[in-house]
Amino acid sequence: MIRERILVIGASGQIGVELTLALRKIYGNNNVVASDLREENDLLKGTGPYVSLDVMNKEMLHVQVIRQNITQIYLLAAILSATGEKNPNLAWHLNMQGLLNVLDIAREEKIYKVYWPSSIAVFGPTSPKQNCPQQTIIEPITVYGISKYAGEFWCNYYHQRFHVDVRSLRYPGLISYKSAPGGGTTDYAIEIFHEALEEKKYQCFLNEDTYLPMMYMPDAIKATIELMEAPAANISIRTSYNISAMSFSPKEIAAAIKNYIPEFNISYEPDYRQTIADSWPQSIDDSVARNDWGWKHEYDLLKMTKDMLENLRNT
Ligand code: NAD
Ligand code: AKB
Repeated sequence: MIRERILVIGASGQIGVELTLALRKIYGNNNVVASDLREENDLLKGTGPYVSLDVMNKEMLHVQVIRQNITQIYLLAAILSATGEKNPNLAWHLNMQGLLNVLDIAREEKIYKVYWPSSIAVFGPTSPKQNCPQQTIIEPITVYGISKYAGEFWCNYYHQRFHVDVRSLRYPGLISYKSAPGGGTTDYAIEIFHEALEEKKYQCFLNEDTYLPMMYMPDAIKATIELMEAPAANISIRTSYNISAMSFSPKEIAAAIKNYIPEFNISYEPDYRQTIADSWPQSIDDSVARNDWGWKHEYDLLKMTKDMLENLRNT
């Protein structure tokens, strides 16, 4: 049996912290090397190896992969939708070149598996709004969405042409309490919990009826690990899998929070992120993931809300 050595790039981010901790539980603390451009997240400190790494520096990345005997890479470094619109060139550059650097090194060093997340942001205003299928019209309007869609086809290309076993999920908006979100359009669904607990009010940057696909972080971590552990023969999609768990609007999440904090009030002041949200589907059809590798979500809006509030109250 091969002894896995895993490199997580972007490990100090919203997903990276929780994914690194989950991988360390499975593969052993010392076999999961966390890396990021910024400093090590407090929650990772003392739990395993950490290296400072810029994914744009291909030589340094290559050196680390060899030095650490890496067999799998999880690439999480990216600029998300809202931040990407403020600096489109930088977002394109990081999101594309970072991926190409990893895919090239994976090919050269015969890395056993690569994980790279895509997003519901690949979809655009011409995609179906309800139960958006795996294969459909895809015309993204954000630089983030364009980079994710191009990235999906680079993954497919490296798989077809060079047999790199790269796997991907189109995450919806992810909700979590352990580490802060990194500049997305769906970040309101995290901010709202913090403000509800601290201020009992929240001014939302999306309007009340903006439905978006969302997922609680434990489900996202479970999906990622299940996809990566599935037999290669079960993976029919080498661009990126649709996955989904729940869809709700700001009005609905506010109502769910009010069950626990009756005095909570929400107001609405939509900004540039409204256009981004309006371009995305309201719900996603993930039947291909469910059929191929048995994906099943656990958390809906009510279960997630209860868990978020309990955990934030205890931190
Ligand atoms: P994040 O912004 O919280 O974390 C990204 C991390 O990458 C940060 O810690 C950042 O310091 C690091 N990073 C940035 N530039 C780097 C570089 N040059 N070299 C090394 N590290 C660098 O993002 P996240 O929410 O954890 O997202 C991770 C991945 O998942 C991204 O590809 C994102 O597009 C995707 N995704 C996230 C969501 C979500 O809701 N969080 C939804 C869909 C897809
Ligand atoms: C964002 O809002 O940019 C992310 C995503 C859905 O990719 N959360």
